[in-house]
Amino acid sequence: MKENKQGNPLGQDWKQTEGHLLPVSVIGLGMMGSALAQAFLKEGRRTTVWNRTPGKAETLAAQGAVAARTVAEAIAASPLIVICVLDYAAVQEILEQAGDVLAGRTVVNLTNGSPAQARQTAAWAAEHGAEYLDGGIMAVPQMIGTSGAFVLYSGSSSAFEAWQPALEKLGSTKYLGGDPGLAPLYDLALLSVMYGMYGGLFHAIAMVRSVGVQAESFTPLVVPWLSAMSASMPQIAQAVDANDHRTDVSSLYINQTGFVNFIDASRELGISTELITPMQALIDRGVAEGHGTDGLTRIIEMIQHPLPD
Ligand code: FVH
Repeated sequence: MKENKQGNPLGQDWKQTEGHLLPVSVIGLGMMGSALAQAFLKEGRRTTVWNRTPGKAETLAAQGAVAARTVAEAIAASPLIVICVLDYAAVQEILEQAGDVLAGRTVVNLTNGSPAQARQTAAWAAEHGAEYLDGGIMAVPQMIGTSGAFVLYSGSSSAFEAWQPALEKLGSTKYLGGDPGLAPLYDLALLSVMYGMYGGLFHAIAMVRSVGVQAESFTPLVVPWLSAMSASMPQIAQAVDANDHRTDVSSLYINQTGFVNFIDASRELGISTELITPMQALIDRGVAEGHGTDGLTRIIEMIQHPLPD
């Protein structure tokens, strides 16, 4: 099965499909799945939908989708099956309802999960004759189909090549390689950056709010500060790849002192230090292990070699 850049059907079985675009089925119509289905509908692609709770499929049907009554019916309707549900247990439950109808189709699983879960699902799909791509959506539902969205993919390279024009409608595509575990690995790593950023922001806002400063008047200082700090990331990455943790910016010793002030001030302001004490513990351990003159990147080595429990 292959779809060219214009989306013309080239596969034998689908030559009689109405219009020029091969049909797609979207399984799971939560906030994200509904946005994915809407992006395909906007493209003018025949879109069959299924959701465990049928009401959500009816909403999409009112927008032009075909509501399937069963999972097997949804899978039978299209050569491309996009799944986006709560977790991999739900994915497995859904795929097991498909029966033999899965063979010859491509499953693109955009559910958030772990690399091991992605590899297991890929192996299961292969046993059932389906091509498999795992994906990580780096966007919120409102961004789907806009230039700000990108989606990571890994798994079958031929499936990615065949379906890339369709998948581009969801957000720009980034193919990471044949190991299906790569997309969830990068997805979770990028989420780690996001949670770190929000953790820092939330602690900061709690600090200023505790003296009556509105979050809205504080965040204009945060955005340029984060931009300035993120500009150093390529240089940091280069040094880390060279295992070079020396610094001409600020040592662990200096950060240790800064953290004492940070924690003391937070306590004086009456706010919890739960978000920041894990970082302090790592800085303290780095100094205790003799790395006080290194920069903060020494922490990467430390978490890659955790202390035994
Ligand atoms: N929303 C977001 O911003 C993020 C962006 C990045 C990717 N994530 C992941 O996308 C998956 C779905 O997230 P969602 O936001 O669509 O979540 P909900 O709106 O809560 O919808 C969940 C859907 O999953 C269905 N579901 C749950 N359990 C089962 C099951 N056992 N069998 C079949 N379907 C199941 C649920 O169905 P229902 O409750 O309506 O019947 C919804 O369709 C997720 O992995 C995010 O991490 C979103």
